[in-house]
Amino acid sequence: MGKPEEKMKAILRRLENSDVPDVFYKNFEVVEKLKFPGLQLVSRFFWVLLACVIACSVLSKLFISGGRSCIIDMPEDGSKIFREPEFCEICENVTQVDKISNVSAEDFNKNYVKTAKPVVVTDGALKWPALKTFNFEFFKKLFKSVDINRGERKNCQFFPYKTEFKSLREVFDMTPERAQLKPGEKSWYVGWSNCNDNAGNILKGHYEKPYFLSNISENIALSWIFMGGPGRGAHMHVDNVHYPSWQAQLSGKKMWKLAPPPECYYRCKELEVLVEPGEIIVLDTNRWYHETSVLLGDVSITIGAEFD
Ligand SMILES: O=C(O)CCC(=O)C(=O)O
Repeated sequence: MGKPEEKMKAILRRLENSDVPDVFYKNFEVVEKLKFPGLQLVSRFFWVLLACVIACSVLSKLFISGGRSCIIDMPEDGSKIFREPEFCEICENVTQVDKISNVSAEDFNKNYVKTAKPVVVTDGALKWPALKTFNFEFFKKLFKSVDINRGERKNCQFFPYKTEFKSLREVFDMTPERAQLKPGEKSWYVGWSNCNDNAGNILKGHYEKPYFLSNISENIALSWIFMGGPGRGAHMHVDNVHYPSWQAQLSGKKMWKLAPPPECYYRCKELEVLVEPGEIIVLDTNRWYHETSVLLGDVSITIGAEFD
């Protein structure tokens, strides 16, 4: 302890032995510090800890997913901070994304669901009416006809990615030239979850539960739609949703780049797969980092959902 503290302690001792009533000095901060130096540290530590806990929980709510289940779009590296470390069995020895067809629910479950191995089922959506019916105008008509107060409903999310759009309404107000990706028009790519029951029922008339998912596998009600022109789609991120997902490509072609979790970089490979109309990619987006880009050609339109 330095000299000033020694002197102060001596003054305090003399005050305590004097007739001066302690109300005159006992509430001075310096007296507290000298008498209970540990308490000061504990209380400072407590406040710092509390601030950290609050900051972490707010940040994880805001940023944990760059693709889904987050309140605002995540900075590119944000999701890496809060994720639990992964066992590398999911990606070890996986050197490519298999493209399969005509697969039974049993085999699919054993080889891909249980192992979390990414896969594309090439005949997954080949018979769906959505292959012919889904286009920009279809969604514009549908979402303009139902009363969507997007943003006010629970679980309703909109991802503008690199566009200036603030809502789905704004997307459907873009000019027909831009919607059709005419030369010279600004590119666009957006995603949203449908949480409107009326729209959901209409959408379900155009697609079905993928045939290779077992009967006990729930098709989680919320569907996700991603739509847009050539160029970058979703940036590299990992999700924080409950289950793995399927996503059916109904128009355009989309390249998926998959990366193992960083702790598995030395044991696992990055993978790439092109998904074409009629195909369904199945991926545990909570465990595999993923990024998408749309190839030159038609507007890319996909619909998907989680399953368990
Ligand atoms: O389809 C896309 O472009 C992005 C999909 C995605 O990020 C997701 O499903 O988490």
